[in-house]
Amino acid sequence: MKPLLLTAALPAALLGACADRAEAPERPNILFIYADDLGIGDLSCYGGVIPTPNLDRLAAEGQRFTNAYATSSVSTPSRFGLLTGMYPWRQRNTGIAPGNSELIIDTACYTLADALHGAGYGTGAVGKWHLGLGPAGGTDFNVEIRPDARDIGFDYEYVIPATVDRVPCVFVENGRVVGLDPADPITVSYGSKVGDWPTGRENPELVRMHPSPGQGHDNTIVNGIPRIGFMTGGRAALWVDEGIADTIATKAVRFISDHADRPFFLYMGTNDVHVPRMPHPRFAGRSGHGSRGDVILQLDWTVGEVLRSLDSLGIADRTLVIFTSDNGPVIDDGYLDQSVELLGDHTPMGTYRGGKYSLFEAGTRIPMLVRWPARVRPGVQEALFSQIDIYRSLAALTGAALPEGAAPDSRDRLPELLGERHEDRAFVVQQNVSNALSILSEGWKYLEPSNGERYNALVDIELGNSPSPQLYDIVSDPGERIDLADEYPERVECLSRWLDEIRGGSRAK
Ligand code: NG6
Ligand code: CA
Repeated sequence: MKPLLLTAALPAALLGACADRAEAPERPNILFIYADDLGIGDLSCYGGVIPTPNLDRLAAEGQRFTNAYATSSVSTPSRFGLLTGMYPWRQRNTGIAPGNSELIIDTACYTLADALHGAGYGTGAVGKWHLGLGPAGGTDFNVEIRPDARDIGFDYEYVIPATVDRVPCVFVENGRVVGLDPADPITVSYGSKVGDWPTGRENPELVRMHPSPGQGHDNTIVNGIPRIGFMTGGRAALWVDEGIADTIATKAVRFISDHADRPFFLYMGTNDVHVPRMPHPRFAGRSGHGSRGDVILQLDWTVGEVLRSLDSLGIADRTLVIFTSDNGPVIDDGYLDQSVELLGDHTPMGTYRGGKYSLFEAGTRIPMLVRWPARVRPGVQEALFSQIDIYRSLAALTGAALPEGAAPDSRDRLPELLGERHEDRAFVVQQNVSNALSILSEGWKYLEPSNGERYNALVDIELGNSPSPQLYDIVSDPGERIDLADEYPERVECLSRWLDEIRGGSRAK
């Protein structure tokens, strides 16, 4: 009733704006942008020193989350959790997928894409995929690949099968390798060498970007960059690394403009800021912080391109944009690209401990921005939020009907997603690369005991593993410096039991 009483005193322009807001379309387009390995300190709107004006615009026009988490500290499980609404650790085979992995989401699973498709949305996946393609036993890249994204709810796919540091170095569009010459078939192996293309190990003199010692990026050389895994064939289809961001932006913009007249859901995965970091020449050397900084500029440009397309199509107001990252940052992730040397005063991890791969905060506490001009008011969202809830929140927003058993770990947190309510999630579960879990609730974070390595010297990241349970007061000690497990044994016991119950499924709903 309050707004009615106030209307008499409001100027006409403001009244118009209120009316627009009241008439906000119930079912906006949904543009979900998943950046890769972007840290909570990487954007200038989160205090980073590298200018990211387009992402800052998104933050200024929407909600900027400060306590949002990916489910996991590496890519494949986070993406799995997002699209299935089920914790990835409930299913085997959800670790970092090789480039010839089978599709790891069961086609019987009712995914977020299925839900939105069922609600009448046109659905597309563009960019990094990393959930496998094809049947068990290894993908054949020379035939139409099924099952693929189209078998789990997407109408359209244009994807990088895994990561850019993994073979095959090709895009797949609707099950077909783009530009493949059938006379030059592709063979891929993650075991031993196939074909006669040089490798980084045998021919280091041929590479233009050297692998970091001991990390394994010294197999087949493609475009002068040694990759993980071996491939041969498909020469005409090979991507050009410096053009990948442009390709992803172009395909995303095309999908958006093709769907300007009906509701769409675009799941867009950038390759930036994952390794190998090979920015387009217009970004190379521009950040002053090495190639990792340069690809942050490129990521920001990419987001700017899609925002501009929404503006020029006149659909920005009725498009919900969610921008976030699949896991936290890493500086040296396998190539000697000067990112460590030139990092300077840039702090990708913010003030948090750990990084990509880790159970500590910097592994999973990620940047997240949500903009929907017709409904979301600008502000900062401090509520505890997990990406696992995006599924049911979007299902609620779009009126999607979910079958029994869908998205078992996801909760409808639409008011938090839109910044209309600020309640903490009761708990957030995080997973590291060793599959150790932590639970964060009411400011207390319990990390279960794990025999995984404590510190990965190759990437210079503490993984959060310890044979003893750890307990941190995240509110007063967000940097996780003071382990309070010995001081609060009952709290440890209680959170440990809760985590077990969630694992067992009884209290997860
Ligand atoms: C790791 C790779 C790393 C990166 C990561 C996947 C090694 C030593 N390191 O195994 O370079 O590719 O997998 O990153 O092989 S993710 O963001 O896609 O999860
Ligand atoms: Ca990642």
